[in-house]
Amino acid sequence: MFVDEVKIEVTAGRGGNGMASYRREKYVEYGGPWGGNGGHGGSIIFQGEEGRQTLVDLRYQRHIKAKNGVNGMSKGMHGKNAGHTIVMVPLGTIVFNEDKSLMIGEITAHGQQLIVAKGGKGGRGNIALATSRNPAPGYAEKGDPGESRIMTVELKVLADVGLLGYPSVGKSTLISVLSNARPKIAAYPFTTLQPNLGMVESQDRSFVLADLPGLIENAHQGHGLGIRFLRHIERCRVFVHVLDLATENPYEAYLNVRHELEQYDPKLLERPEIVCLNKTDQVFDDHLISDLEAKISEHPVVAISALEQTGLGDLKELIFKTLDQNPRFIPVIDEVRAYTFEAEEEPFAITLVDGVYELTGTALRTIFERTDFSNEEAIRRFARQLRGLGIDDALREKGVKSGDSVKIFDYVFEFID
Ligand SMILES: Nc1nc2c(ncn2[C@@H]2O[C@H](COP(=O)(O)OP(=O)(O)OP(=O)(O)O)[C@@H](O)[C@H]2O)c(=O)[nH]1
Ligand SMILES: [Mg+2]
Repeated sequence: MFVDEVKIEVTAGRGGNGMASYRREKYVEYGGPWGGNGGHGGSIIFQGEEGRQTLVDLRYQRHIKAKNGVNGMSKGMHGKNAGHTIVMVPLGTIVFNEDKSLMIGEITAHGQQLIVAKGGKGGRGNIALATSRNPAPGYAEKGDPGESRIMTVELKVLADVGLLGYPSVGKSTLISVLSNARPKIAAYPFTTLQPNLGMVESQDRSFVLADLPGLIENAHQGHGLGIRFLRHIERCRVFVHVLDLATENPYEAYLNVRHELEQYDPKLLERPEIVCLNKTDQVFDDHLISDLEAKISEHPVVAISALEQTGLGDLKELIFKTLDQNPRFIPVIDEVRAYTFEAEEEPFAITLVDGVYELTGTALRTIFERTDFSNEEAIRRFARQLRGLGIDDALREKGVKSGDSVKIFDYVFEFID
């Protein structure tokens, strides 16, 4: 499994502002409210797409912004909703908050959608705000801001095929001749410390091959690179078990590696496995290969030389065939999921800082954002809404007096009882 990680900022679109206007007709002096609603802001949606391999596209757009909703208009016309911004991502994409303390969601299926930043609601125009007590309001709501956040996006690429075997049997050499991967190759054990992935292509077919650190006895107890490596192999659909023909007892190595798999999880022994006898260029006894083929009768066996690049065509064919017989299950779903990042906050909260009453909270934020503070009537409505939320009473309980300062986000008001 190979991990790609990108940090990006997403800002959903703002809702359009509602319109405050009046109907004006000939001979009708005062025709009632006539302002339409603002359209909703666009959301930013991640969508899973089979066949995509990396997050590289996200690296080139560090800040993704969605469109704003259109403002409401006169004659009762509503502003248009903004379209959503759809970002295609590979399957296996995981979205976290910035410091990765919270997982937002995971894309595992083709077509699956995840809303990562929700567009703001459009503000209501004065037609929608009219009530029997105030049939012609002289104000409208502003649109809500779109959600905005920095998030860390991670991709876990799952390999189709994993290379198993003792250290130094030639796993990295093999991936280097089969794929575009260029891992370190050397004649000492544990040259490979991290899994390397390579894409193996043949005409119109391809698979992802993982070169993994060598496995030794008691790996399942943490010897060598042990357990970390076994966790990676678990996810591969097919194993290619590499044996070194130039060593004294390749069959014993085969059994030992199988034993380690079994100790980790007996189910791994049932995974389709191809045995690859490597370093045929070092074999001077014809019986060695046929002996091994006879002993390992439960699996297909291919003899190759990674160094001299012989037998590779047969090996590739066999891998493709085995993959075809064990297709990957790619779920396809048609689903949109909305995630809320922050834990639910209080509707409002009051803190007294240096004699100033500071108000915060989600419900308060919403009505605050919707208010057009350049409009007297809108401000009066805001004051009524504060009362409706119980904020006046709560302030009095805290000991507020007429003339005290009350701070609501970036505005400071004078409290008048
Ligand atoms: N003669 C011969 N040598 C080979 C062949 N394949 C690999 N080697 C050599 O074997 C040594 C180990 O090769 P690697 O590919 O690093 O082995 P590995 O399995 O990745 O080893 P670890 O990463 O340590 O687990 C290197 O010196 C290679 O050149 C082969 O087909 N023939
Ligand atoms: Mg290696």
